[in-house]
Amino acid sequence: MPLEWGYNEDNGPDKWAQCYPEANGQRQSPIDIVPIDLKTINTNRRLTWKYIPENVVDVTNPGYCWKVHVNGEGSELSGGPLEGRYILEQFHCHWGKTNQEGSEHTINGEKYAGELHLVHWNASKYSSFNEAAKHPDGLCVLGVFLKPGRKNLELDKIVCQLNKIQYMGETAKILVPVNPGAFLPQDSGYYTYQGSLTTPPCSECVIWIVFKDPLEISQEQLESFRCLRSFCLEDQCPCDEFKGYVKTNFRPTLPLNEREVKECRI
Ligand code: 1SD
Ligand code: ZN
Repeated sequence: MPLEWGYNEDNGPDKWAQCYPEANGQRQSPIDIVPIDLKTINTNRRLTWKYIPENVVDVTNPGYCWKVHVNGEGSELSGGPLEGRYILEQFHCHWGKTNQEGSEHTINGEKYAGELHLVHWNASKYSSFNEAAKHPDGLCVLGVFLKPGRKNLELDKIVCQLNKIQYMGETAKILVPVNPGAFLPQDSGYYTYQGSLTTPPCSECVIWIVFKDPLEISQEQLESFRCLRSFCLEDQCPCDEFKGYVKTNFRPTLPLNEREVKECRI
């Protein structure tokens, strides 16, 4: 069974609202971050995180990206624009068919080759990830732009497992500790605004924090993302324009509408 939504001509982002009406909402993500819209604040509430590398569990191919599950206990994000403690649930990535595109957020129309997302839920207010995802302050996603450059050694602990999850539905254990904090730019400012999940059901439950400084990953690492398949091993290859490869998985930007984007300097 192919996914009912995806990134090709027949099931791509412009079709999502047919099945997921929230995708037509007023608080959607991603957005183009434009300097003229920014409200700069110097925050004395520093954004802080503490992650437990041993609790990074496994990596899955859900048919549209790679996704790493984390046993979030003790892995927390707080401060900055957040009230309370947000626990890390998973991290995953978005990319494009060439290095000229792939990020979900853009800066003044400029795209990066990819974007890493660390997804957290508000454990101070809600009892589970699923419960949190029903509320406007339920999730916080950290976004980090990816640009081609040096090989990222921490990310390579994930990348070296991708050959075991080539097909949708496959999962591989992560055999060595991975520190998600190593993916976050040190002393980088960030942008923050109220948005949504960028995949169906596009629920409007996310406080977005998008770091200004990108993370370098190698061309080879980017290529290995594009080798994942969007179908199960036992199924027939779909006749889409990407021949069953996850060549692209970013949602185009949506209007800011009445929202405000804050630029925070650390
Ligand atoms: O794309 C992810 C999706 O895979 C899922 O993880 C969801 C949270 O359940 O989050 C979105 S995103 O908004 O972080 N891109
Ligand atoms: Zn994402």
